[in-house]
Amino acid sequence: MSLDSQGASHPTAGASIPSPSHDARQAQIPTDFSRRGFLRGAALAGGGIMAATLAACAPSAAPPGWTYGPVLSQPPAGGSPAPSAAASAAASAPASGSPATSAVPSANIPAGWTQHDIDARQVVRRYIGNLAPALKGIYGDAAFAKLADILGAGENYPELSQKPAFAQVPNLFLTDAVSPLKPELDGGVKVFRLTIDKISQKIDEMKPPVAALGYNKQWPGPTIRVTEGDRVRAIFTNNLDETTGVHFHGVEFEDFFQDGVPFVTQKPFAPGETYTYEFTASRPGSLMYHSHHNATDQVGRGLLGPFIVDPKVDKVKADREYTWISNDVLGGFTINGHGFPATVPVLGAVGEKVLVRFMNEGVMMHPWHSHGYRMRIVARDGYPLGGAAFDCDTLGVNPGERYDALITLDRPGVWAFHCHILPHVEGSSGMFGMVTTLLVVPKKEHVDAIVKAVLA
Ligand SMILES: [Cu+2]
Repeated sequence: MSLDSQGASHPTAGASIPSPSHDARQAQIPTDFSRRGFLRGAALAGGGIMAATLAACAPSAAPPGWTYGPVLSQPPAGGSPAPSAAASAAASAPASGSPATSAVPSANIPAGWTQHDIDARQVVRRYIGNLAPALKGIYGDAAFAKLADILGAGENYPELSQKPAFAQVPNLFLTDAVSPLKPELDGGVKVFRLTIDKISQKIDEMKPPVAALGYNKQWPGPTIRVTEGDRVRAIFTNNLDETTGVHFHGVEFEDFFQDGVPFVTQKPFAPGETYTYEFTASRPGSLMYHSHHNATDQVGRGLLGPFIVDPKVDKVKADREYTWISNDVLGGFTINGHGFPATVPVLGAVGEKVLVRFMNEGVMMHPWHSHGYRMRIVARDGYPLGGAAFDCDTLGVNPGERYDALITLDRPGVWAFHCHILPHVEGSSGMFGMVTTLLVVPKKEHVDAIVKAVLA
């Protein structure tokens, strides 16, 4: 699996998370991991889908539309906010973002802060979860003291003993790591079987789930990964109560009837029907698969997934890989089917290279901005850029496009990594949507320890 930093010698069958079987016995696991209950929290169920078993459900009636800016009404010192201020805070919740309801009593609003500050801190607390106490053993005492102060860890808030939000919901990375989609072999053909299902998707661990669609009951669907030149047979069973069709995006089909466009190259397949696509993965790169039928609706509801074709030669060398599929319809502004704080950090160690495969399955462009690090863009739509590779810290990715970005890690830190269309990432209740972090730890062993704990 690709998060193993011995990665050069490992075929990367999954997207981005180290194999759970990776031996992390030598990892310098900070004692706080166990002491602070790192292994407690949401259990990660097997069977291909991570169940959000212990996710606290705090539904909020978020009205449509956004308003901007903090709630200005200040409670009297030591008092509660005026009812109108609380109502205003709720009314200004992002429609597609994080829950507006803050569980944090407003009585402790520091001087000069508003409820906005409390809520904005709260969402980061949920993102970091019980990684926060573990950071002491990773970044050292001085940096930890600063981080703890920033989060207000002295309040001993509940999230200090809960898993990070991303570990409380099903996630592509975790699923790929625990149960990668493996083909059957039929002669020389790699056979993948997938179902198309109605699912209930938690955009984050607190919001009520949305009625969505998924391949193999997940959004995004499992990573389908093959090698250039492989013969691929993909068999889809439609468990929906509507018709559909599946397109492998970026494949140069020799037989155009495999292209997956209903009423152009095939009839749609009906509820209960199974449909087979077969083709040769003749070109390598970061590709995708998605519905091509009623697609504004069906892709928007989650019928999308990564299709990665490894080249036979000249594979990009990276220690870890991340797939980053954006969407912006049913679930709001999402990365891999989740909004901040339930987005997985891009995790790596100093001295490593990470490869991020940006894929846009949404209906609008998103400029991804990396704090603290340049990105070396080495491929566009799966085609290597060669001498035209370029550096940037903000990369616009249009609908349907894919870019492969290499990031060389040389300094530790917790670096924001987000879309730079600001209403996609921040509202009156703090950050939401298309935000995560580039989490650079000093040593590979720290990555292993974190991943082991998250997957436990
Ligand atoms: Cu955006």
